[in-house]
Amino acid sequence: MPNPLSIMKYGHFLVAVIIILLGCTPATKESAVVKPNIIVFYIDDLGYGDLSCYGASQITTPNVDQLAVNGMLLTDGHSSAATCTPSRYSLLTGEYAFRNNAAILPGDAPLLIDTQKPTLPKMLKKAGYRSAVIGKWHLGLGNGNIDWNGKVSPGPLEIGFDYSFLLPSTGDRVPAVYLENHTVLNLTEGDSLRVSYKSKIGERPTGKENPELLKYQADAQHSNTIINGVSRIGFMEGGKSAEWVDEEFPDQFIQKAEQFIGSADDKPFFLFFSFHDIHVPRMPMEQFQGKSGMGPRGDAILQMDWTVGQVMNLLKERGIDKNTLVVFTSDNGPVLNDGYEDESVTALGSHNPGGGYSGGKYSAFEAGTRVPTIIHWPEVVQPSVSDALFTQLDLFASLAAMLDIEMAPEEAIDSEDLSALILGNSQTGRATMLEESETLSLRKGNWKYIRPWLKDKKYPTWIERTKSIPDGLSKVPQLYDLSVDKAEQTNVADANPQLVSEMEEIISAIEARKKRF
Ligand code: NG6
Ligand code: CA
Repeated sequence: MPNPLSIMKYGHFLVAVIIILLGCTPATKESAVVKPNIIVFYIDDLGYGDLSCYGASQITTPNVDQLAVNGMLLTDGHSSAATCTPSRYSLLTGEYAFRNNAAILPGDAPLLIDTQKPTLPKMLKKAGYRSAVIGKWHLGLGNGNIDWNGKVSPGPLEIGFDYSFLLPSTGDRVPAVYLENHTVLNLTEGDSLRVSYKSKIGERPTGKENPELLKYQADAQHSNTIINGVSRIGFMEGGKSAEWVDEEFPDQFIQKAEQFIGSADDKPFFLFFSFHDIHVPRMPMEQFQGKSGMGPRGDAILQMDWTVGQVMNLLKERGIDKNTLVVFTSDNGPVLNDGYEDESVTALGSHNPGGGYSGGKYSAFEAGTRVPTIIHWPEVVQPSVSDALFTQLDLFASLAAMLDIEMAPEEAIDSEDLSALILGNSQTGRATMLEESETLSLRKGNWKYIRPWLKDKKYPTWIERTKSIPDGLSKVPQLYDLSVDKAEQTNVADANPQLVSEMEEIISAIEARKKRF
């Protein structure tokens, strides 16, 4: 009998499986559907050029390379935005983040995703999936006034996940505790935890007042409560019993992933494995410290790669690696010094985190959102390299199509069904795609248009706080031809006024799309 999985790639895989099953057992639609488990490895701040499978030569990432060699490596895959919160919002909702004014959130911000809104885990639930998010969240929690000592809600469980184990926001923001489902892990009675982003609370030392206690010198934003020798953004009082240890993140996340995967009954699962690596503060486990020769950022890349290998081993041990669809990608482009002086700049050598593209995290230039993107599903997704234009937004509609799940009109309105590309039935990606930063840019084929940045426009917060303007922003329209100008050096807007106005019109049309949820 032919292998059902190898037949799938040649056509609509549900139909293929039904045909095969009809030959042996009477198939109901339910039993006929082979539903892969789904894992999204979501790396934080990993750049296009940071992996050996994307051309890095100073660092080797064997575990991710394995995914690339046996899967589809995309050369033009994107996060929806050049920062974390907006990209995560888009991944989980299939909607551009500007529709909800999504921007980097403080650690006590309310939940950004409306609980009525369709989400990726809710959509997958319709096909019987159990979903978990493990790792960094940074999409807000609660309704605006969180009591960290009580039930912290709404959060992931209210938008479709069945299990969550979180760093509530980021590694560099308080509270520096894990949140398991609705509860701060290990918090003992009498060790009341309070958080403030406005002013100092409690007696704990801060980076500003006690710089001699710090492992890394930090900028003005990262100069508040010191946890584990590192000053964070925000003030935290109490909660000692629940405090995380940064060097333990990988083991904690892998252990929780093992529990979640192991507890899967007959249901397929969706695991959103959301890394803290390689975000600041970079504090890898001892076995990776100093190992890359590129400072803590390089060490964090090695740790990230190792973590991927550990989770893949969990799948192999259970014999489910072949029927698991793994998506490996990053939430935004690279950054070297993101608030802490940790030798990542001085030890960089000739390593090029942006892989030859300009800019990086925060930037409107290509390296802001063009990130490593690998799709691995043995025997279904052919080992290949694709130059098709693809964004993480498209996972929503593509998975729905592959699993034959009906979407409501206007559900995930910005998500395009690229299942044919993923299954090898087409070479075609998107025709157009927005890149979100402090302005909006548009890709159309190899053309890249960057909208003039106006001070009174959306998202001024990062610029206001840091008083610095990211790469790629300009008061004049910019147009680049990436086919000959990968690094966005020569602005050809003046020579192509018609194309500029056409691309501006496409952005306006995207902005005008009516959302229903
Ligand atoms: C910025 C922080 C940066 C990082 C980022 C979020 C300052 C000056 N910088 O505002 O350190 O925390 O937010 O990173 O505060 S992200 O990957 O989650 O978007
Ligand atoms: Ca990030």
